[in-house]
Amino acid sequence: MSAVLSPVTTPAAEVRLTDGFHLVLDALKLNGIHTIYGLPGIPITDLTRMAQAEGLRVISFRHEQNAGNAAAIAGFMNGKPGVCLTVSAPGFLNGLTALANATTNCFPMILISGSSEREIVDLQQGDYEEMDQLAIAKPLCKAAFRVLHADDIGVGIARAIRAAVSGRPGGVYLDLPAKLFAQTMDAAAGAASLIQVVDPAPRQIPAPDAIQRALDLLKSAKKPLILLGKGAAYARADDDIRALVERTGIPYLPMSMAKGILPDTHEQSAAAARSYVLPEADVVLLIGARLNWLLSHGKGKTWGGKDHKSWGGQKFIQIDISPTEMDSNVRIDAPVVGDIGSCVAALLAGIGSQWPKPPSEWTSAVSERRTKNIAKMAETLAKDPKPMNFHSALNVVRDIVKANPDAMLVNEGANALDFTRSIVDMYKPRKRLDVGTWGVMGIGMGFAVAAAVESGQPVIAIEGDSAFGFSGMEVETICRYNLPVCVVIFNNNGVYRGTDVNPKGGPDVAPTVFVKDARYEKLMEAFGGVGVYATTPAELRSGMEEAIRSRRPTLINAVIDETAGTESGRITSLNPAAALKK
Ligand code: OXT
Ligand code: ADP
Ligand code: MG
Repeated sequence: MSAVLSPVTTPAAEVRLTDGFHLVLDALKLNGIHTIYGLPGIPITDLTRMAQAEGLRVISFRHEQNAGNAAAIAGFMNGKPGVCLTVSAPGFLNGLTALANATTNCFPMILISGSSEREIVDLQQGDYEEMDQLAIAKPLCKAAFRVLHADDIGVGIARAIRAAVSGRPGGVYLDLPAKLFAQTMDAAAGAASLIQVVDPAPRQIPAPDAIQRALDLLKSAKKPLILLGKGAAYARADDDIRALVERTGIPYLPMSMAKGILPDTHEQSAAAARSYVLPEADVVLLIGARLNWLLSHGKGKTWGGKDHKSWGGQKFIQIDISPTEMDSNVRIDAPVVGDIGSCVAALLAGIGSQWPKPPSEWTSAVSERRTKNIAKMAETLAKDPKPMNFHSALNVVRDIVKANPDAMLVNEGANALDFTRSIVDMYKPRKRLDVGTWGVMGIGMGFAVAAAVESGQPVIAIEGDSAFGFSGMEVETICRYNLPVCVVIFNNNGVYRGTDVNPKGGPDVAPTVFVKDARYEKLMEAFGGVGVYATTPAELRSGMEEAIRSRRPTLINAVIDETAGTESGRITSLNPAAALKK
């Protein structure tokens, strides 16, 4: 397929020319990238205008971090890089947190930033928005490139796409100096210089002996466990993963963004028995999940070890596309390096139809624990305390998601995150988008915008009141594009809870406390969306139902008992406590 160029004709010579602006857009389109998340300004204002004129969708944000987060999650949802476009220095830096977060989470994304004049930047002569952006971006992403000549734009975009999606996906920085955009060249030569990337994320077939080693170890297990991470969701091997779980009969535990690869209501889900299965399992098959802090580094008390650093005795099989992930925290007895689709298919072929199910003592112990915990949870959810707490509010969200399994769920906060993760069941893959590997606040509205734009489905964003504040101004963006996003703010007057007091008793409130009873819903009303103030589960329910039905931008200010949360939510133990009490 050849690029559709928009020629610039010089009347004198009648030579068909193209320029840097058009070559960038043509290269993106040629590679199936039709949406740009960004924020205009020098030197990329015209690029955003021309993009729209050329039929790309340009989603313009109020802050680059949110545009970057949108691009990153679009990358996760689609398996191809999301693109964020920013201005130089400050705009670039604003986008950089999202780029680094994308890299940390293995989301494919390209941050394209305009930059100032190279000659002036390199001599540090104080150009407008001067900064050596390429050097600054390099340690924070998978790869960083700069294009100086229009005839290299095709190569630059191709390299950026390949770097973002091949192997372990991640963030890529592409530096486009201002001078590049106006450079002209012969249109036919320009078209010929573009590259349509062939097979950007090639399959990586696992070695047969690695598969055999993994199967042997799995077969020897008395208490096997499968752990699904967001890499498994990203890999889009949903049917084979389900077949692997069901044909082996092994209990599985989904990490947060892996919820829904199999429905959370699946009888083999061990999510409700997490603290039982981790220390008890003898062989653990990790599929697209790293043994990082979220899994207590594969050792310590969570895994049945004697103290916080001791090995719990488990053997690990790990499927990952990155060979150096193996042994990063504990020994991996059976590394399986390759793409998850190919690896799971190879395991399935080896498993055949006669695979022995795990001993019933193990599966029934897991299922007993699970049933008990679910019943306990059901009791808590049935309560109707006044004021509303996280549980009674999430009981509503849980029903709404169940009734709308195609809706996208965005989630951030501390308690607002942790309770949602364990209470709200997911039914389909890649529907739950959250703070991920860094536990970063601020992804909310960027993720919500991209979730709506990319999927066309209704989006429910469950936000702590602090978390929402990091990207709250984007409610204007949500209204401007009339996106079917229902933001629900769990408003407990602060970070974790609203009850801290200033120990000195002065006029300043405690650092974790906000304006009490803030009326967040009015923010949405200010831009023409629907605001709802909900103090009861019934009000929350009707607000959410109406938002989903109408598809109108809605913000529900759900007032939550300010005493209900705990410090840092479920990760209190990571919060250093002062050794000295004054
Ligand atoms: O087995 P046990 O008994 O243990 O029980 C578990 C499951 O078995 C059970 N469960 C179930 N029971 C019944 N039924 C079902 N269906 C079920 N499913 C599960 O429930 C429990 C819990 O299960 P879970 O969650 O699977 O298990 P566990 O042990 O919690 O898992 C461990 C982890 C580590 C995997 C998990 O906890 C996890 O994923 N945690 C992620 C935590 C995280 O990332 N938190 C966000 C960061 S906190 C902090 O950093 C914040 N900041 C600072 C800050 C940040 N982050 N970023 C930036 C840019 N600046 C500053 C800030 C400012 S949070 C924050 C704002 C907070 O205030 P908000 O107002 O926004 O929020 P509120 O707190 O609401 O006020
Ligand atoms: P979680 O936070 O859900 O535990 P992580 O982000 O820690 O998940 O781990 C995801 C892992 O998945 C990464 O190590 C990454 O290399 C891997 N991964 C991503 N995509 C693929 C793929 N297509 N095939 C194999 N591994 C993948
Ligand atoms: Mg809060």
